[in-house]
Amino acid sequence: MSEIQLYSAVLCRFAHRTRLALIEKGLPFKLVEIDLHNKPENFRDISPYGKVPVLKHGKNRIWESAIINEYLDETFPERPLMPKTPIQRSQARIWINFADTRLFTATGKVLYSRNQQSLAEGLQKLTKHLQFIEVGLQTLAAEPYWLGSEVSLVDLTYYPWFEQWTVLSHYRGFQFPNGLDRLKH
Ligand SMILES: N[C@@H](CCC(=O)N[C@@H](CS)C(=O)NCC(=O)O)C(=O)O
Repeated sequence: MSEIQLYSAVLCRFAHRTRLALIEKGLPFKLVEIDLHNKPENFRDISPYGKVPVLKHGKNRIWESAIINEYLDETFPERPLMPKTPIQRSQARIWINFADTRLFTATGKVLYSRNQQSLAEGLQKLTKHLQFIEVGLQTLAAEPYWLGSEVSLVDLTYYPWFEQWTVLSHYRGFQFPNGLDRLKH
């Protein structure tokens, strides 16, 4: 197997998502820690967007955490992290896309807002998105993981967000909305 290298940053939840996929699949990898406040001069040669994570696998170079994770899952099919049928896979991708386009965008707004109004808007959006997830999870009635009995790339997408939860509550006053029992569970 060609060597796998992951360019990562210790506080980056997108990089965590890829590290979790590598670990869950039992793939050995070399971690290259990038200081995002002091990026190496040649970093754009490695990462076209100037961001982490970037995965190097032999001659291949892949970026964007959701895409890296699917690459890993397809390239190393043992311990699959996507469901079997096309419809289940499309549902998984819908949830992953929801995180990337909505939940994480609202989270960014909350974390980086510079005034009270923008913070309040971000907090409101975050609450709305979590309520939306709760309804979706209740419809799926899946246990114990997002899509059922097997861990999937959906779980690995959301897990780092929940790890970051205390930062949002401590520094930004976010309170987990009441009544989201399935999500809490
Ligand atoms: N959509 C990207 C987001 C990656 C991202 O935003 N990474 C941040 C750290 S968490 C980064 O590298 N920021 C450095 C910069 O923008 O200069 C992904 O899923 O991989």
